[in-house]
Amino acid sequence: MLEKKDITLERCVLIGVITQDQNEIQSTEYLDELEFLTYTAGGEAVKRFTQKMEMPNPKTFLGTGKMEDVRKFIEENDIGTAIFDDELSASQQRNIGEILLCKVLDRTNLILDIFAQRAQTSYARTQVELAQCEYLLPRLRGMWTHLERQKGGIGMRGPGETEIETDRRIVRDKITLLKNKIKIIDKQQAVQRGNRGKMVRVALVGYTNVGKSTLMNTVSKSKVFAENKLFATLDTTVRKVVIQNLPFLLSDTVGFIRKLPTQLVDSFKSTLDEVREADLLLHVVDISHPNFEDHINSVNKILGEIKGADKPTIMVFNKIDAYKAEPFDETDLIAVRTGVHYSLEEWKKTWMNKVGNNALFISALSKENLEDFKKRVYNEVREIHVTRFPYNHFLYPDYDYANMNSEEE
Ligand SMILES: Nc1nc2c(ncn2[C@@H]2O[C@H](COP(=O)(O)OP(=O)(O)OP(=O)(O)O)[C@@H](O)[C@H]2O)c(=O)[nH]1
Ligand SMILES: [Mg+2]
Repeated sequence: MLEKKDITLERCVLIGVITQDQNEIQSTEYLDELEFLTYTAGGEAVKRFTQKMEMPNPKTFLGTGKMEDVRKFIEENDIGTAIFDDELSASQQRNIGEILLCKVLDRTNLILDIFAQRAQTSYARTQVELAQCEYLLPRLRGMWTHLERQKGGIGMRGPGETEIETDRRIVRDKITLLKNKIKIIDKQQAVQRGNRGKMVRVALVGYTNVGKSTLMNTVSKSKVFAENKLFATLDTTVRKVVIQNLPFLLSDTVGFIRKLPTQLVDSFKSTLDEVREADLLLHVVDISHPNFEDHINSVNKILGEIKGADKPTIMVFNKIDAYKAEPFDETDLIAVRTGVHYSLEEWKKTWMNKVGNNALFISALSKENLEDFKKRVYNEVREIHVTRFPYNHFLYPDYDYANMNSEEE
């Protein structure tokens, strides 16, 4: 499934819990995603550990017995890193590190790390660094309160405190510095965006790895980096696209993910301005992914956070070439037929019922149904355009009419 290359991958174990709000199936799905994240970050998931529990242990996350299993496995199999699917507190991270004697990371760490590896431009690097500092700051404090509680105040002040205080000051200064740097670049970018005139702006949004960049490349004949790893794109690329004779701006930007660290959403606010200021969103979905409906919900949630939820949106269901329904046994009277058994036709009907004409089913890779895509986008962009410039109405006829004329030429 994953493209394994000949590079040495860090050997990791993955750890998740099964709780009341996270059943076994969900937990497996989350760990699948964590495995993909691990691979993207340069790691290999050697084994998974899960534990059923009411709530995670406040000190060590897992229970003592399970922790011992993990420790033994790590010792016997030369594992360098333990990755937890949920966010660990500073003290949990420390306690676990002391038991397992290896690097201890959580999902947020992992996502931040991938972003740091992938940031190409100085702008993206600055934003990631800011997110990392924001992640670190409360954890420095967490470490200190933890020590204070455990060992008492006396004797812990003096050098210990100064060290942490100094660390915190350094991190805080760094945050101010980075924020100022971002502010300057923001101003330049706002000017750039202003210079783009009144062209209609369309933004590709969606979960990571759904094919946004591939679609961008297909429709704009550009070369945006696309690959089967998470977060291939961190910077926003804007291209002028012309369908028939109607020009508009199409932007491709960072993908979303479930439990996207808030620090990242915050520091990537400016990158996401492209989405916030767009006239039309194309919400790209990977319909071949078994959890695509979950992904849609995560994306809508983040769009809500960045105030992009009420924009005109077309749902673009991509990768129809790769969609496969699971077989359903009609003779099994106990089995319940669910979405995973739907045919593509059934999905089409379901979504047409939900969003009417605003659902499209395409393959950006094998270029299926792109004509339909062009038509829908053309009509929508035209609608926005003529509302903005009523006197331009005659310039952009109906898509079919425009198409007919251009075919005659
Ligand atoms: N089978 C199939 N694969 C596709 C299709 N579109 C994209 N892909 C593949 O999906 C993977 C991810 O594509 P990208 O275009 O990088 O996805 P993205 O949404 O830009 O991802 P991020 O930038 O990481 O958020 C690549 O391996 C593509 O080749 C499609 O229509 N069908
Ligand atoms: Mg991309």
